[in-house]
Formats: sequence, C-alpha cells, structure tokens
Amino acid sequence: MTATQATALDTLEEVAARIRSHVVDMCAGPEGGHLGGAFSSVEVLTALYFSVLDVDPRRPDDPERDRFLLSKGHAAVALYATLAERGFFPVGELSGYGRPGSRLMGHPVRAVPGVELPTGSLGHGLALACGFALAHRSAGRDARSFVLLGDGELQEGSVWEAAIAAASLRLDRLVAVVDRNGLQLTGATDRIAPMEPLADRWRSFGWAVREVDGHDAAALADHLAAAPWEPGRPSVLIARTVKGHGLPFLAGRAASHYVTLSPRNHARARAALRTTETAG
Ligand SMILES: Cc1ncc(C[n+]2csc(CCOP(=O)(O)OP(=O)(O)O)c2C)c(N)n1
Ligand SMILES: [Mg+2]
Repeated sequence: MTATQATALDTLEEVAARIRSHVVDMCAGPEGGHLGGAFSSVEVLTALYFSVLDVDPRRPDDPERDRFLLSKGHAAVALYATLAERGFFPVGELSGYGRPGSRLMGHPVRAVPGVELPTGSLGHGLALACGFALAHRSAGRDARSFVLLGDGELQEGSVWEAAIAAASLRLDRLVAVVDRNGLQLTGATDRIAPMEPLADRWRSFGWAVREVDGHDAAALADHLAAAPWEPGRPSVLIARTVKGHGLPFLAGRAASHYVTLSPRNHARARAALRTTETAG
C-alpha cells in the first residue's frame, strides 16, 4: 500500500482504519506482533493523538507537552502506526519494524520519536504516569498525563499501589484508560482473576470513573478531553473493547494475542479491513 500520512481533514475513523492497515502489514513481517491488543487499542490511540493530546511532532521534547505512556507496551505496533500517522516519523519507516537495524522493536523504546519511556514490563506505567503528573504540577504546568493499561495488567499489584498514590496526591491531571478487552495472554481475564465490579474498584480507590465503547473514537475523545471529571481526583476511562476488533477470524479470541500473519491470513486480514471500510 502507499505510505500516506493523516491530514487535518481525515476523520478519526479514517485514521483508525489506516492504523489498522499498518498494524496488519507489520504483523505479516518476520517479527510478528501483538495484533489482538493492538487492534483493541486503535481507537483509544486515535482519539488521543488526533483529538486530545497537546503534542507537536516537530517539538517532541517540549516540556509543556501532554504525556502519554503505553503501559501495555506489547501493543507497540499500534503505537508505532499512530505516531507515524501523526507525523513523529515517516510512515515508510513502519516497513522496517522488527528487522535488523530498525528502532521499531517488539516493545517501544525512547529511540522512537514520540515514545516517552520504554514500556512492556506490565504494571509500571501507572506509577510512571503519576511521576509525570507530579512533575507537571510541581513545575506549575497545566499539561495532562495519560496512560493506557491492559485489563490483564491490572493483576499487577503495583498498579493498585500507584492508584492509591495518585488519589492521595490528588493528581487530577492524570488520566488512565483501561483497555477492557476481557482477554489476556492465555484466556479470559475474568476466569483467571475476576476484576468485576471494575468501575467500583477504581471508585473505591478514590478515582473518578467513566465507561465507554472503546471502539467509538469520538466518544473516547469527548470523555478524554473533558478530564478531570471531578476536581481533586484522577480519572480512569474503562474502554470496552474487543481483542482483534475488525478481523472476523481473530476477534474476541485469545489466539489473537501474538500473531505472525501468514501470506494467506495477511490477505484475509486486508480483505476484512477493506470490507469494514466500505461498510463504514
Ligand atoms: C510483568 C510482565 N509479566 C508478563 C508479561 C508477558 N505478557 C505480555 S502481554 C501479557 C498479557 C497482558 O494482558 P492484557 O493486559 O489484558 O493485554 P491485552 O489484552 O490488551 O493485550 C503478558 C502476560 C509482561 N509483558 N510483563
Ligand atoms: Mg486484555
């Protein structure tokens, strides 16, 4: 496909479709990729980078910028596609993903423009985002700090330690999003370690909580733009998503977690994405 980049006139849906297309192509390469959790996060990333975050690809180190951390760093392919579409580096670089010499590795590192910190060891992103929020506040800046967590990731105790700290510190410019796709590496999250009632759990930790269809980019953007929702409280948006969303042969299946697409399945995936675009 041609390596085009998003323009100001593209809708969020058009951008999301382009990101999915890049992810599918990357997952057909030698490295494969975490396709399922990348696809469940596409609209969250689209809403953030194309509507909500105050970031400028020409000044990625601007101290006033909003911060975003992909705590579920295994979904790197979705982040790379999003950053490239947003102009942090050329879209053409995506074809090097996972190949020798490329900075686009299985998990994100600082060498990639737009990546704030290396992530992928689950359970650390919320605490790091607390640090960003605290630093912004100490410097008297209005900027916000966002972090995307997996629902399986919530089984890490360090997440809840950070949740307590954020509420105690009244970090109301901190916004977490939970990719509630119901699946982790080996199966259903609620069969392995039940988390419901998830919204009530976060509320009991002192957070403002909202829930949303995690594939509705406009609704995601509205909620995220409006944070903080309650003065003095950090916000968490529980995004109800489908792992592998948009690919009938992988959607909602744990098998979508890590995939190296064969030429046949690459073609099937591209055909499925075309059908979705036409229907949309
Ligand atoms: C500390 C740590 N333990 C284990 C892993 C291996 N691992 C990578 S992804 C994953 C499952 C994560 O599930 P979830 O957070 O629900 O992610 P998603 O469904 O969005 O892909 C695991 C266990 C890891 N990256 N970090
Ligand atoms: Mg999950």
